[in-house]
Amino acid sequence: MPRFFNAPMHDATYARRCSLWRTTAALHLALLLVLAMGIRPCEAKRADGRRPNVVLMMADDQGWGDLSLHGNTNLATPRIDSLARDGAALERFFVCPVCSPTRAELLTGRYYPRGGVRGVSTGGERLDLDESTVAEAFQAAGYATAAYGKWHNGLQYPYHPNARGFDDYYGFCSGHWSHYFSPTLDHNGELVRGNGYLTDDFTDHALAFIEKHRQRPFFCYLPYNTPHSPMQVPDRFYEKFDGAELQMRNRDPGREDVLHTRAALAMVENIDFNVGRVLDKLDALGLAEQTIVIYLSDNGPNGWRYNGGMRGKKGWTDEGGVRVPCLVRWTGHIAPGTAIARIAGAIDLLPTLTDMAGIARVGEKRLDGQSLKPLLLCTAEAADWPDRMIFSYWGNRVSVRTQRWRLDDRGRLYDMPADPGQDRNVAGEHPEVARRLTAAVKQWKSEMLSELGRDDRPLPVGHPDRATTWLPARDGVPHGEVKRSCRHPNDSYFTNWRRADDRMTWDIEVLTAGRYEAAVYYTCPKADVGATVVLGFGEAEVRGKVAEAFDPPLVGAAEDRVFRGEGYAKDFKPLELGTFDLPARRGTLVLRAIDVPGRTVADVRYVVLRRVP
Ligand SMILES: [Ca+2]
Repeated sequence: MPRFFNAPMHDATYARRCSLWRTTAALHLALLLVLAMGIRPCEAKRADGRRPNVVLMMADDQGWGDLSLHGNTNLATPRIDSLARDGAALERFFVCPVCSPTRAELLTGRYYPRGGVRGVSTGGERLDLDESTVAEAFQAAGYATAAYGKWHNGLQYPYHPNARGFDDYYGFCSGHWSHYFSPTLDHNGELVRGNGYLTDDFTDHALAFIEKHRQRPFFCYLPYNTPHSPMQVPDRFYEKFDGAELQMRNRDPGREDVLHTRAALAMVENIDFNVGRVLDKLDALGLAEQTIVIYLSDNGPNGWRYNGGMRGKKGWTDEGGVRVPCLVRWTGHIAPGTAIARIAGAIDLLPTLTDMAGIARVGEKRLDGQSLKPLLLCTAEAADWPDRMIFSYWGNRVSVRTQRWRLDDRGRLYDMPADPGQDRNVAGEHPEVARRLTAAVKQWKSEMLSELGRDDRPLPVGHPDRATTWLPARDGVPHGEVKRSCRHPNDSYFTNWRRADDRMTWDIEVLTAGRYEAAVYYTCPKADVGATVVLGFGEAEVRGKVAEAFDPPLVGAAEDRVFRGEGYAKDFKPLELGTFDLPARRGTLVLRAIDVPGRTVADVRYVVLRRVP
């Protein structure tokens, strides 16, 4: 067992360190006060009245064990590790087993079923429109706000990040993207071409945003897309791992795919490089002391690899699926090397960040999380921190964690400090604890799932604040011979469209009645050109002929380090269909063909509807 695994700092040690920090900090503060001739700084605002900036970075599918900070000698992550050295490590930090739920909890401070999130694709990933986000709170407080990366909580406005508190957005809204080198991306609702490797590209945008807004408070959310598949990473990061022998292995090494692990670790080293670029930028601009920097991951590792001996991986409600690193640096406020053993989770980020910045939250719905500011800043309340329960839920499985216990989704009880790998069920020895936690799970489930019900949310089209609406294949339904290019809808396109009675449909709600331009993003080989496609919504209809061949190659295979489970990407070209008048109502948008001279009609990636002023 690596020594890092089961060595949370004891509360007494923590209290001593806090106390030492307070004494040192008090001396510094006294000096500052004298120098400032009576200006009283406070926690949330600097003497110049400026509130702290926030940079919130989150990896995708990186496990707790994927950092050198946590004893993994397979890789080196000095820049991420530095956040723990220079700030605080939340050593028992819990997120959801998969991507979109964690993002929803981070954004809202509430368990994700409350926000209507029930899946990772085909619209189930969307965060309900009556939820308020942490970005809306910062935006309302006058912050410049931005998100660069994988959003995964809804695409069509007002599910889009631009409607959820982010002034600027650049990235992809789906849960999976098929290609990580200069793919097409979403920039404030328009389709653009990316520039280079995605995490580098997202970081470039963050650096430009930070630089642009250095004179005012900013909130920058960087939900990176790696080491989530496809396992693509630039050579300069992969070279070190190519053929490397891995010293640190999964607790069950026979399950490990070493090629996959090597690629994942190289991707994490690339994240470390990018975290370093962000930290260097803050230093260069003199913003280190007025910026709260957070780094975490969104779920357990996406493969069997070293994870401190914990049970499970991504998708599991066990410790290995939901425990991730969470490091918080706020120079001059959080004592260097603060190790927090208290359990905490993604639900705590909204209350913590608004509390530390001294701003009000937006919305009045009940929060499930609580502010961790007392733990981070070692205030008096930290000494008397009550125990709590943190629930993990996915695929109808629920597990609950307290400071000491985990009750797993099968009702088995584990004494986590004594048995961090969840190897020995002690429900029989602690029947009262098992009973109490079982009852808590039952109560939680009935409360949460009663809020979910059936998903009956249409895809909004033509919101007054957004002219263009993208309807990807992901959100549509294939009928007849039409198939998805991949069984996972995420970044798929429709293919095998052969017959006049084949259909693709989208369940939409037109929010603004009026005239709309329609286009279909298609590919078609030369031999098949000539079909006429028809897009209809009730009585309204537009049509166009696939008169021009466009048949670019699939991309991605050349960059893959390991065989992928999802499909490849290609470029698509718009076929303009003209304009039609749409009434404001819910209905089915239907794409079909009326004559098919070739073997197929076309492959389809998007239907796009643009409201004409
Ligand atoms: Ca993830």
